[in-house]
Amino acid sequence: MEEHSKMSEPEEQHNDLHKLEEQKVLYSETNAYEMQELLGSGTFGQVVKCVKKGTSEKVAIKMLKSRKYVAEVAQAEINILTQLNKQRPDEFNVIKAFEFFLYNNIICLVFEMLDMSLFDYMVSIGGSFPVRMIRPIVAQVGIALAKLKSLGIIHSDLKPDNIMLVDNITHPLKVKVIDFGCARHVSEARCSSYIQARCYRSPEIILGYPFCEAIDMWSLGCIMAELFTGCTLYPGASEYDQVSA
Ligand code: PIT
Repeated sequence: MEEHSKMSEPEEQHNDLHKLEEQKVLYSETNAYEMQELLGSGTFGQVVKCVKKGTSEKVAIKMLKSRKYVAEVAQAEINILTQLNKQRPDEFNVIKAFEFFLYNNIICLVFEMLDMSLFDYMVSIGGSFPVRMIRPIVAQVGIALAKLKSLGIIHSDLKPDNIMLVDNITHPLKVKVIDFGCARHVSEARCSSYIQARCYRSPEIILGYPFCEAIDMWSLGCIMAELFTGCTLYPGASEYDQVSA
């Protein structure tokens, strides 16, 4: 991870993600990953399905363009993922990270391959979940939040897109929490209305009050209601709307 200290040099900012896509293979110090298909993309970068060369092992690699700001944010995410992965992430329902590396000025975060998000699953079934599914799912996210609390970590972006089914065939109903891109230690938490997606944003964030890891539990409550009804609990179109709902 020492590499990350030098990745924000301006002269190194020449390679964009689309150029990387042409390369087809990503090399870390110890592994080669063949890129297969795009799983998702956002302002942060892209998540690509890859296969570890010489094996049939599938992984999901999150790729971020190395710019100074991005590198700082990525380093914060990597620090939290490293801390979580020193424990046994499988046992507390958090995604496993295998390695982090810099390749052609792209920051690569290698994760275990998961199936589909609760958001995508809800879309695929066209509405709500039966209670017999909601109970184990919420219990598992509760285990993840208890672990995060014990480590003093706030996820700050819990939503149905960031809870993923592991594998419906081999691990029915097993879920894991993903995306620690907004996660912070409680001690570093600053009042900022930019954390949490609006519909899952807690009152203390909306009102600018001091906050702690309990904001994630608010989000989980909103998610639980949404799984039950198939509708967003507080679909506010603005922060004002969100608190007056
Ligand atoms: C997928 C499929 C998959 C894993 C992911 C996404 C993981 C995303 C992720 C993003 C993060 C993070 C941890 C995991 O900290 O198997 O579509 O920013």
